[in-house]
Amino acid sequence: MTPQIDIITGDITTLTVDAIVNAANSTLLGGGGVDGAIHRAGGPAILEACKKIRREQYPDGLPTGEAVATAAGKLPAKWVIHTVGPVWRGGEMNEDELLYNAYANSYRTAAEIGARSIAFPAISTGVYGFPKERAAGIVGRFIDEVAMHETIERVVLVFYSERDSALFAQNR
Ligand code: AR6
Repeated sequence: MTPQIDIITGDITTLTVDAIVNAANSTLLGGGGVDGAIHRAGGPAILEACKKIRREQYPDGLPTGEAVATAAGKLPAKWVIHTVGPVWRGGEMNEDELLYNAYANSYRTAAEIGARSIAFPAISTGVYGFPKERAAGIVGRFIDEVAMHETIERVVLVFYSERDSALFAQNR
């Protein structure tokens, strides 16, 4: 079954879906942007869970393109899937594939824990500087190729501004 795809403008921390994806960094210890918003809204339980993952699974940090799940603390979602998108370095450093992996591995992780709905922010397109038009093409490909796991019924792509939503629609 192909999932329903919704494109919305807003704050990902407010969404009532099973899993929201965090555009984290490899430390998993928080940061700015959507990462900061998720930790602020979800409270300390998320950071505690991230520290445990660092200790037990990824002492050197989560590699770019990989994903891990934690509880979601006070958020309406049940889980946060933390992934690390690539830092944009001009496009010749495997950035496209790493961005694709961040989406696909987050999706797979959510499916494995039984999530039926998942919301993604525009990974790497803030602090990490990935061009938004180019990211749109990669997210479009991910949606077409990967997002058809039977346990996930709804995929939400969340953009922080109307302009970013429109850019995605034009470039996917
Ligand atoms: N809801 C939805 N989208 C948001 C929100 C929100 N609450 N806040 C920001 N965005 P960024 P990155 C959008 O910088 O580029 C952090 O410090 C924003 O407009 O959050 O992957 C991490 O710790 C942009 O389009 O993530 C890392 O160090 C998109 O989310 C680093 O930033 C992603 O912007 C990761 O950088």
